[in-house]
Amino acid sequence: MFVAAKGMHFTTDDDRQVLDGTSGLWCVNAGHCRPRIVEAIKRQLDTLDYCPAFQMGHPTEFRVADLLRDLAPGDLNHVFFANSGSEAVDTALKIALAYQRVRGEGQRTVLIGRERGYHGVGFGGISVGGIPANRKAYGSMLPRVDHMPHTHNLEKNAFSRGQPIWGAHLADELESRIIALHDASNIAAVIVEPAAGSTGVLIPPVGYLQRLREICDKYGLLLIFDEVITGFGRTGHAFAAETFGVIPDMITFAKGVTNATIPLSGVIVRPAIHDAIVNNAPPGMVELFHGYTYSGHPVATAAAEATLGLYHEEKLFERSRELAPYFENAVHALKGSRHVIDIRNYGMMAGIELEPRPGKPGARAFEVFLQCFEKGVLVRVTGDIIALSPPLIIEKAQIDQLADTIASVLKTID
Ligand code: PXG
Ligand code: PLP
Repeated sequence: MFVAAKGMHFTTDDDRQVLDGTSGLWCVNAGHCRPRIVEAIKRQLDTLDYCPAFQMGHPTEFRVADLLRDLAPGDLNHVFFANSGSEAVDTALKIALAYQRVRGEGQRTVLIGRERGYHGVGFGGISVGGIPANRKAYGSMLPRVDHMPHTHNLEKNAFSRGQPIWGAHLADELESRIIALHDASNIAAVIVEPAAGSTGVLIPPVGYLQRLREICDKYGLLLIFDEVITGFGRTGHAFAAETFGVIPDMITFAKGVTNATIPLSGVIVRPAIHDAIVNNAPPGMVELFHGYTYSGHPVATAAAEATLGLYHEEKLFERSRELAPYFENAVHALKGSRHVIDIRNYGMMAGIELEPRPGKPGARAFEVFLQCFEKGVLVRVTGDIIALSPPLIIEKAQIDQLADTIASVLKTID
């Protein structure tokens, strides 16, 4: 149980300090309880507690939309606000369908995701998502989806530093298998995490995202990057789209946009998508039949404005980029530790994969999680993969503490 947090640390209910190696759940990118953000939230609460999201607006949400436009790559310049990553994903998928329809391609209803993709827990997200356990109990979900293969391959890519060399050709399955099966004329959009977070930090092979972009362009499919985890500095830039040099048609964001203080998420779209939908509506009528009670909530957007200001002022995205080589060396020094079968990393995210105990998947990593916690370090585990994504304010000595703690725990467990 945590009862407080400050900077890089949580405080437990028995008053111990725990180093946050995971930015909470990949979201507290600037560290905990930052006064600038906390003050902005308090000020907004005292001024405008709520504003209807339908018909009405307030200045803060427009300022935040402008800030996001300035951070977004390419010409992505319009923002639709929601409240969680799951809602952002649902919103992006709905915008894709609405866009295809207004441009006279309403038969394009197939949505393509990827194995081992995580897009939240709404019906849209689990349908395009590729985590079997998140899908199996929930019936037919969205009816027309398909999945590209994931890019994880221990034989070819184990212990890659940064982007793996092998695997760009896996993007070709979009063309050779999926488009061949469904026909491009029926497909609305492709959604991927530029680097998969939840399923264990899967870094895109060199050339892979470029290839997806080329195929989407060739066949008129929208490309959506789900940047709920990769956004706001995790890969060394505002968005992974910039890091990897591939511009999608839409970006979903959440988590780090408010440093996780208040829920806020959204979708950033290219002007062609915005204009096609908005300009096609009869004057005075609703353009896109979609929106949430709390879309663009004043307090959430005030938190976002302060957070984005803080990222800028403290140059945290640059800091992420500068610290990345040190972080990379620290985690790769775990090569040779007992049970470790792969280490992978990009920017300030890393995955350390352990050999599972026979017949007990996940048990070994869970024990690592518990023992690290006892030694004052919070790590995240998914299956038998340890996932690290510390706040971007982390100091080198704390990176050492993270890696050393994991190393010492790996020595003691079977
Ligand atoms: N897309 C991506 C890429 C995510 O990582 C979501 C959508 C959904 O966001 P919300 O706000 O609805 O949770 C996510 C969320 C983990 C973990 O342990 C990761 C997430 C959430 C909870 C746990 O890896 N990512
Ligand atoms: N259910 C009912 C009965 C509602 O009236 C509303 C919103 O008005 C919702 C669900 C959706 O809630 P939200 O806008 O917070 O997503």
